[in-house]
Amino acid sequence: SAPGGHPAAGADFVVVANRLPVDKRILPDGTNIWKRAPGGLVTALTPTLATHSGAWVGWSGRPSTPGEPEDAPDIEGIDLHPVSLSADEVADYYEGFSNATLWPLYHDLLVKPVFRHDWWDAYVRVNRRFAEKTSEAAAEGATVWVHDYQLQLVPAMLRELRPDLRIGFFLHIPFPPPELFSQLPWRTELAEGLLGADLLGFHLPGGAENFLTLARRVLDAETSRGPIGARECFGTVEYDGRTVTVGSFPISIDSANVAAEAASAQERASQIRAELGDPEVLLLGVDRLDYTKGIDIRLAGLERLFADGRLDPAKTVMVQLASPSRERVDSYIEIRNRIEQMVGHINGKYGTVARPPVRYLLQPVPRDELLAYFRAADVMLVTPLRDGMNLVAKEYLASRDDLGGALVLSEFTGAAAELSEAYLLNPYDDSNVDDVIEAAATDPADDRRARMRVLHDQVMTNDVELWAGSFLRTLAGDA
Ligand code: GDG
Repeated sequence: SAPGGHPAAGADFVVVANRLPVDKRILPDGTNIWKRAPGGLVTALTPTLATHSGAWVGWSGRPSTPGEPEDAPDIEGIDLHPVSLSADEVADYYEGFSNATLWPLYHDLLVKPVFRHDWWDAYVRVNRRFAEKTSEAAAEGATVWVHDYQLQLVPAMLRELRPDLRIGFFLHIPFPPPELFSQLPWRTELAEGLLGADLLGFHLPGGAENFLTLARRVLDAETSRGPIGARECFGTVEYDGRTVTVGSFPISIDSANVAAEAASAQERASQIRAELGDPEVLLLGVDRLDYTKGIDIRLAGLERLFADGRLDPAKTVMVQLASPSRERVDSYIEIRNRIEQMVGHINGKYGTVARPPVRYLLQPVPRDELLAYFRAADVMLVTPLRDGMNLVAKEYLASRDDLGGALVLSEFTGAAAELSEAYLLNPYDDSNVDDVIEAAATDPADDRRARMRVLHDQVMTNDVELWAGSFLRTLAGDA
C-alpha cells in the first residue's frame, strides 16, 4: 500500500454497480462458472474500460455462504471485484430497502413503500462494503463512476476513505419530487450520501431539478436556480466546502449494433409472423415483469378494443414477453397474478382453441430472438406508469431501419421527452389508451413510416456513447 493506505497500483477508471457484468452459475457438480451478462452499461463503458486500466466493483447475483472466498474472473481486460452478500443481506439490502422501499418511492408510490430500520441498517452496511472494495481497487486520483439507487451512500463513504478520487454518480430511475422523497425516515442521510459525488447525473432535467430543491429544503444548501438542460445548463450545490455539479444525461443504447443485429434477424422475424398465423396486426410488449411497466394497462386496452369491436380478435395477436424479476417481493407476486389472470380472461373470452389472441411468456428470451420480435411487430406497446428512461422503446426504434412498425409510448417514461413523434399516451386515461393503440395499429402506412423515419434517426444519432461520453467529460471538468 502507498502511504495513504490505498494501492499504489490499481485501476484509474472504476465502475461501481449493484451487479457485476457477469452472472455466476453453479453447475450440478458444484463448480462455478461465470457467464458474461451483456447489458447496455457494459457495452457503453467497454471502450472507456479498455483504454484505461479499468475495474468493476459489484455483486455476483448470488448470495454467498459465510467463509467462502469469492473467485474473481477477468473479462476482456476489465478487472472484476466481487462484493459478497449473505442471504440475509440480499433479503434486507436488495429485496427490502432497494426494491420494496426506494423503488416504489421513486416511482410515484405505485405501491406503498415499506420503511424498516433493519433494512436501512443493511443498506448502510452493504454500501460501506462497496465503498471499501472500491477504495481498494482505485489508483491514486482515479475516476470512479457509481451507479443507481442501490448505492446512494457510496459517494460520501468513498470520499471519506479516498478524498483523492474523482467521483461521479448516475441514477437510472426517476428522482422524485421532495414532497415524496421526504417520507423517507433517512432522507437527510441519503441526500448527504449522494453529495459525496463531484457530479450527479439524472436522466431528465426534472429529476436534477427535484434534487436541487431537495438539497435546499433538507440540507439548507445553496444551489443554482436556473433551468437544467439535457447535457447542458448544469446546476450546482454548494455543500461541505465543495461544489457538486448536477445534470441531465438521457441514457441510450448501442444503436448501430442493435440496428445491424436486427437487420440480420429479418428471416426469423418473418418466421415468427407465420408461426402466429400471419395476423393482420401484431402487437408486442417486452418488459421485466414489474408493476411500473403498465403491462396490465395495455392488456386492459386490448380487451376494451376487442369488446367494442375496434380490433378483431381473429386478426390480432399480442405477444407479451415478460422476464422474471424480484420474484420474492410481495408486490411483484401480486402484479404477476394480476397479469396472468387478465391474459387468461382475454384468451378465454376472445380466443378460439386454435388462436388465443394473447401469447404470454414469463421467461427471459435470447437477445437475437428479442430483436427478431422487434422486427416482426407492427405495434410496440411501451405503456409504463413511470419509467426512468425505457431502453426497450429505443431498441425497438433502432431495430426498424426498414422504417416499418409503430411505437406506442407512455408520457410517463423518460424516453417520451426525446421521442415526441411516437404515439404518445397517458396510461391513466382509458379512452386515450384505446384511441392511441387503435391509431398506431390502423393509421395509413405512409403516416406511420414518416413518424418512424424521425424516431429511428433520433435513436441512431443519440446513442449510449453520447451518454457515457458527455457524463465522463463533464465529470472530468472539460465538457
Ligand atoms: C432501468 C430503468 C432505464 C428485457 N427482457 C429481456 C431483455 N430485456 C432487456 C431489454 C432492455 C433491458 O432489458 C430493460 O431496460 P429498460 O430500460 O427497458 O428497463 P429497466 O430494466 O427497468 O431499467 C429504466 C434503465 O435502467 C437504464 O438506465 O431505462 O428506466 O428502470 O435492454 O432489451 N433482454 C433479453 N431477453 C429478455 O427477455 N435478452
